[in-house]
Amino acid sequence: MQINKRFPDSFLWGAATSAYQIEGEHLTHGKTLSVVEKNMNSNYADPSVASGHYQHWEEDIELMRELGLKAYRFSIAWPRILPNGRGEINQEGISFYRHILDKLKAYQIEPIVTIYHFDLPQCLQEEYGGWSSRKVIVDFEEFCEVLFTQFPDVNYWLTINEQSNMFQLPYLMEFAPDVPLEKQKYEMNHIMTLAHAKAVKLCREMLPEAKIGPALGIIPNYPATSKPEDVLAARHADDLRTYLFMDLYMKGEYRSFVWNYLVENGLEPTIERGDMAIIKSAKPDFIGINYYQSRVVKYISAEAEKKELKLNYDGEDDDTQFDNIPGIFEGAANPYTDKTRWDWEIDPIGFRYLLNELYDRYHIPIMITENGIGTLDQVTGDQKIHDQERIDFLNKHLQQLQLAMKDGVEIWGYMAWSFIDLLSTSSGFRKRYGFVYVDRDDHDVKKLERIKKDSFTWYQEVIASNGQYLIDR
Ligand code: BGP
Repeated sequence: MQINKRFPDSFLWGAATSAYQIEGEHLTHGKTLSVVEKNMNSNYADPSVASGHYQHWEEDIELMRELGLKAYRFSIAWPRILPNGRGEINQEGISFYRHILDKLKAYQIEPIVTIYHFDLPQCLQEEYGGWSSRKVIVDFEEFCEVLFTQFPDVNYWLTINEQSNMFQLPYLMEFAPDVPLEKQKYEMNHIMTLAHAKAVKLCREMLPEAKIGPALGIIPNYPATSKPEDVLAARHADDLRTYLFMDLYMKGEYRSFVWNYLVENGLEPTIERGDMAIIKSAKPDFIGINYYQSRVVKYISAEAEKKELKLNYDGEDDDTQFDNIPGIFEGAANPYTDKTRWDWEIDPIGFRYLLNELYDRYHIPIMITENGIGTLDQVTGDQKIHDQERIDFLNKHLQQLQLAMKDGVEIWGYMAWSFIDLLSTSSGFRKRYGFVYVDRDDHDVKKLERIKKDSFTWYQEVIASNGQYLIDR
């Protein structure tokens, strides 16, 4: 593939993880339960051991150094720092992350720290309903203040991971049984946006040199046909699933199509005096994008039955059920793309398309905060993991990312998901994402031995050549 534009020398070649997915020790060393840990799929591994990073963190950072990472994205678990959600600080939690940051700095690996990766302290859920109450904004701000005070040397912060996914993935949030679900989601979304804005403002005050932004999971929508109804359905799906959040973060506004839809359906959130001014005043420095796939949508009549997204959890049967919004859109499979075992559409060109789309609309630097493929990796007789599927996936996506940069999109870095095998939020240890294999499965934690996969060597070459290796292949 002929691509001329080189990656800038400052490009942050990285990889990502999140706390509850790798650390383990989820109810020990002063940490308490989080909402996402409580709601984890019980058919798979629980978060008590995960990848054993709480014990193996030094070995893991040695591997990051060997890989040549320029940046590492990880999250700090709120219930490890503030076991009661607020108030008393768990010093052991502070030291754990302090040591990680110090070792990363020693190896010149830039830390990119996610403040909130789905792990609301369960005690706050029980006390006042978590994200359904404005009380959470004050507690979240307190958590941010602790982080900014304790870790002032972090240059890049991510406020909230995948705010958009609370609309899709039921296990990330808890909802009250007696309030209509959709109504709750939009209320929570508004409250979460306010919390994000407060974090941005606090960061500006306390750490004026640091950069801060959200990390949004985005699935661009394509029309199933050129039928005008389907084209409009794709636009509306993008409005409701992507631009609702992007416009709030970037412009401090509800876009008119979305707001009218909410009002017509009695779903509009409570907006208090001053809310929109706070949101508008907190423009991020950059946007983090988690990209895994694109989606096809078509128009569906208002009389159709409402459907929620049902994931293929086991990677065995083709049993994904796409969600819909009657009268607006319904999801469908794309006949032109390959799929992962878990039915996720593999679409590298969609990545370039999305990056162009976002940059044209918002003119803001982008950091890829997640991109990767879940596979069933096996250790072969030679004690190796030949994960060619991952290499192909990442190579193609990085080539498209490079083309997007050539198109003019400003991209600061690329955090592959994930650095090491970890607990997949939907499918436990069966579904692996890492460059480093962790020898355990869902039902036996074994010795948690780390083994470098073929993709480790491939990424090492990519980083060492500052991307030239992608072009030469
Ligand atoms: C994103 C999350 C990650 C990770 C990834 C893969 O939504 O931010 O935490 O889990 O998706 O998803 P899964 O593990 O469900 O395959």
